[in-house]
Amino acid sequence: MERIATIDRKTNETNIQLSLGIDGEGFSELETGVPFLTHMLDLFAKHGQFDLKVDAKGDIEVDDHHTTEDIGICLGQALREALGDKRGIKRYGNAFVPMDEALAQVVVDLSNRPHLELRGEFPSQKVGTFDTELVHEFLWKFALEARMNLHVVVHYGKNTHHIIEAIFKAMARALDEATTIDPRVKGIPSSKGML
Ligand SMILES: [Mn+2]
Repeated sequence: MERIATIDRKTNETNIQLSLGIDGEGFSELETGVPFLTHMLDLFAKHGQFDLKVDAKGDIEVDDHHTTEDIGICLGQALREALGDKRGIKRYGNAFVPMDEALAQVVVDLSNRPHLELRGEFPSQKVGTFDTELVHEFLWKFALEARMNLHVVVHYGKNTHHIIEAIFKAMARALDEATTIDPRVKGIPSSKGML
């Protein structure tokens, strides 16, 4: 079964079509209207070996909040749907990624128990025109809709662009690991029998 999902979501604030292929080649085609988020999603696809298409039109004349949040929602829904019943997956993933002086770690459990733990500070309130507080918004909605336990730890770093980039790359690598089919895993990797 191909692990691909497409989400079509329209509200008064945003109109988003997003498709995610878990077993991809790092290909992305992104129109978000939020340049820094586009940059992060591009490297998320690349370093997770995911194929990701996003066509989002949002009320960016207000600010980037709704568009960023709603792309997080759609990405989470797509991940959850593409994973299906999670048969044979590794379930857990852990990755450290350095970006120059910054070091981020992401640990993920595709547990069906949504949680975000974000430990880290962003020295700047903005990267370009992007409000860095939206990183939390994006990650939380992504974790919530994917129904995963997402722990993000920024060990250190000075440059906010580097810190956020390290987070997205580490998240990509941790999710690549967690979504990998392990031939040794028979059935659904939970003692409960479901995830
Ligand atoms: Mn960069």
